[in-house]
Amino acid sequence: MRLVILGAPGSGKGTQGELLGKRYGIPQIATGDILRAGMAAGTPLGTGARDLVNEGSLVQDDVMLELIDRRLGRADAAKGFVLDGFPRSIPQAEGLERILKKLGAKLDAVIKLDVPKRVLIERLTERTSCPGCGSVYNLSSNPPVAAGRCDRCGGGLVSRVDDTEETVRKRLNVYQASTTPLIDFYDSRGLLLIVHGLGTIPEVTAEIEKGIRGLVR
Ligand code: G5P
Ligand code: MG
Repeated sequence: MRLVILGAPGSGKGTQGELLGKRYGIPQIATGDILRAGMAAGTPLGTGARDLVNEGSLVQDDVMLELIDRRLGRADAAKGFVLDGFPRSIPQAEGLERILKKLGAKLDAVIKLDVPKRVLIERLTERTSCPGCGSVYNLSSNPPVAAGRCDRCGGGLVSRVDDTEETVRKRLNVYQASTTPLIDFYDSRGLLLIVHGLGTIPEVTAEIEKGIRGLVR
């Protein structure tokens, strides 16, 4: 199964991408997580991306395409993958088609999570996550059992630097300008599955799985 999860910041790409990865036994490839790991480790990729990520701008298309080219060439992606946060622009989507052609592979579905802007801002300003194991929480709808501590590994929870209200608004504008054209791009290829992302996490997962069953026969 080769999937893309498309959606605005805070629409649930990471949350649902992880669950879909487990459900179908395929790796979740989250470009934001890869960039943040590079930033934490001080790699050339992370150092080059740091300012752009922290201010809510997109990292250059050629940098992202090189990263994805390498990642999709790894053995664990041969049986499928769920791309979370990539592609994010028409040049990235066109580049992905070239990479997949080279690998002799095709996408099965592009899931677009639809969530109103007001809810997105609320979700992101209330999100905390664990830098140790990557678990994501929400202070209102999905809080950790012990305040400030990760349920899975006990690590201290933090807010992302780009989750301030000002930077969230900037990220939403960038999404609108650069990423929403991908909705028509994938619709015209018969791959688009629009899912309302407003329910509880299990409800949204069930909607996605139902949609995939209808699209992938
Ligand atoms: P990221 O890391 O890809 P964004 O901005 O696209 O960042 P973000 O913030 O990671 O997206 P998300 O993954 O869509 O959001 O959402 P999430 O973390 O799963 O959920 C958000 C909150 O809602 C959580 O509190 C969660 O508990 C709750 N929630 C989730 N799902 C549900 C649900 O179904 N129901 C309910 N009720 N709640 C839910 O990219 C970061 C930066 O990296 C660079 C850019 O600088 C970008 O700004 N970057 C790229 N640049 C260029 N090209 C690319 N391809 C790039 N990829 C990353
Ligand atoms: Mg995410």
